[in-house]
Amino acid sequence: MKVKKYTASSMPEAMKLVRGELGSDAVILNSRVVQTGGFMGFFKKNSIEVIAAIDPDTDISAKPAPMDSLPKFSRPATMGDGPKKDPPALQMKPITETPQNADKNLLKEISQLKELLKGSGKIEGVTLPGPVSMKIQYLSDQEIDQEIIGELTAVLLEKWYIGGAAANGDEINEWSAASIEQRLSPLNFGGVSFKKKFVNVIGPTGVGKTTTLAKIAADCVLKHQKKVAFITTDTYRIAAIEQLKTYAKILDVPIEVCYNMDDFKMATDKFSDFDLVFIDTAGRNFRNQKYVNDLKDVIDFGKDMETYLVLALTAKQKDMEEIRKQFSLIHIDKFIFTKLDETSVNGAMLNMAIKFSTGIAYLTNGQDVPDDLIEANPMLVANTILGVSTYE
Ligand SMILES: Nc1nc2c(ncn2[C@@H]2O[C@H](COP(=O)(O)OP(=O)(O)OP(=O)(O)O)[C@@H](O)[C@H]2O)c(=O)[nH]1
Ligand SMILES: [Mg+2]
Repeated sequence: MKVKKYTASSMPEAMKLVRGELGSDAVILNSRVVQTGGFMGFFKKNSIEVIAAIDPDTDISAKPAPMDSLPKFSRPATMGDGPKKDPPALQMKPITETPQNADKNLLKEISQLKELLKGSGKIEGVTLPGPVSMKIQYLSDQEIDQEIIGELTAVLLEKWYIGGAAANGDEINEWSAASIEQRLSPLNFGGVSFKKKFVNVIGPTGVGKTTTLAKIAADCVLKHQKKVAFITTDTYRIAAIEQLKTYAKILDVPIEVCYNMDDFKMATDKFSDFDLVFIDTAGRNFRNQKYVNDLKDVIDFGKDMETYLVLALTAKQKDMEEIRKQFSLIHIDKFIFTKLDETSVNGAMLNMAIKFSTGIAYLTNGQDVPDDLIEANPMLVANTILGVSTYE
């Protein structure tokens, strides 16, 4: 769909411009009165601004390129698989009402559109403006949940049709980032708060709990000069104890191994004058509630503790959801998402944060301790999903 904005002194004049360039099949998407000209705020005159569109098939001015020669996302995309028909809410009937009413009508149609988009994330047969369609396709490829896609589509369309019809890809990216950031900002983001003494990582096998704990501890020792100690409750694998002991040695901090709650009590007493105590746990199949209960046999979650659930972005979202649900008995403060470097599809972190109203503490993007650790914030997460990350 080709969309263009015209400004003229009157509606008939504007229609002449539209027809002259786009032909008689052009559709008026919006018209409104705008003030142009003037000097220091005086002598402004009213003009009519019209946003008109033409379907490429009927575009008289442009020779259409064969569809297969177009890049995948620059094709005029339709949302949904239904038969192509005139978009219900967007391709509005040519406006016969006064321009003053047009703004009101547009806002009404946008709010109806938002309602339609809520829930399903798509409207059968609606043709989105090309640049918006490309962005929505990209976000869908990031495997963002349909409901969130619906909300984002409504926001982008609203911005597009209220004065942004000439926006380029960068601007649409900025709108998307701002919208994702706004959606995430009520949640609790950011790394170790230094308000709680115990920091505990839990999560499935091999997601990077021990490595990430070492990265966070190193950050607290080296950057924040904190007095740090380790506790490991991962007595399931011999190598696990050695792994954390190696990091403890490098950082020159003490470590205690706890097999049961008595050991845990002794260890916490021993570390009573430390600033921070980092607790490592065994990776288990936490889709099974039994393993969640086992954690409570060794760790006193009633302590002054922040608990991070560590999930790898390479995992399936459905499994992540199941795991998160099993932790109803243990308070999860924030997520840590690891292995960012092993995938280019990152929508799951947005989906998980929103679905469980749980913020994100850190992202990790590699195996290097202590470097591959990124403290999370809503804008960073938005930019990561949009592929405009500010780290690396
Ligand atoms: N590519 C990549 N690898 C990572 C990242 N974080 C950790 N790893 C690697 O993942 C593997 C498992 O890391 P661990 O820290 O032992 O994982 P864990 O969750 O403690 O494992 P268990 O204790 O056995 O459950 C190691 O090879 C790490 O180097 C990351 O962000 N990116
Ligand atoms: Mg481990």
